[in-house]
Amino acid sequence: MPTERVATVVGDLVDRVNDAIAKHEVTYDEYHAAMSYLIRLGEAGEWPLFLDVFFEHTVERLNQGEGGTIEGPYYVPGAPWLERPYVMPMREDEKGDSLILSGTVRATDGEPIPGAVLDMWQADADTNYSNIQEEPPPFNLRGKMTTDENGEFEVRTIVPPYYHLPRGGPMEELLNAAGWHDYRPGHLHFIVSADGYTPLTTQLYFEGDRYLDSDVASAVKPELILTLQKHDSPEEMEARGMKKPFFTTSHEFRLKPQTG
Ligand code: MBD
Ligand code: FE
Repeated sequence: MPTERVATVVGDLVDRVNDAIAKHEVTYDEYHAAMSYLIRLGEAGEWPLFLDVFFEHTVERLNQGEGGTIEGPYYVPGAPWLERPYVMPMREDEKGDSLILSGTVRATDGEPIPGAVLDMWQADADTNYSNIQEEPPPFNLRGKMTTDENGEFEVRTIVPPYYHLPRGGPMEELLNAAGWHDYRPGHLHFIVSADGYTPLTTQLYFEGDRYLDSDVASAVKPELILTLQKHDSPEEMEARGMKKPFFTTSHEFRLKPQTG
């Protein structure tokens, strides 16, 4: 990065931290507690969690804007390519309500994009991410799929219930110390990409979730909230080959043509 840019941004950051220290008359005890905290945060490997929860939303709004939101700390490359009909990799007894998500990937001008790639990941019903937490098998609820010739896709998964950040480490300690909750609304993560377009990183949420208005990661946007339709009649279940009631919903992703 150019020296001047580093000096400008880091200089402003240092000034602002010093302003806060002065404004709140921070004591030596507090200064040393903060130092020890930041060291422990690093030792626990929670810097990505801390930064994505508190700051990524601002970077995202500046660089991506409408239709996108933050990636968060738990994307893992190398998810398996799924085959039609798409079903997210899951355990035989995977907890949670079945969800059929359908949708279209379009260019900003409305043209559908065939062959667009959706790289999708989510937590399980107990808020565990595969390849991050111990419990789920590798790449559980992580998968890649493409849109068909009409730019459309459909995938079966589970509705992720509202979510809390991993507990037992420095991040939880800080939120507790400040009296803040550690919840996010339930969400599905995506990176959507296609040749000639800027990749879109986003998440989808669900109407009625109790944490839509107080996401600890400040990453909810109104255009990302889905409405679930419940299907519980024997006819609907039969038609879809589902043994239990299930939900459906849909979403349109919009990709910006790459410039230059
Ligand atoms: C998550 O699952 C997440 O999506 C974000 C943004 C932060 C922490 C955990
Ligand atoms: Fe997440």
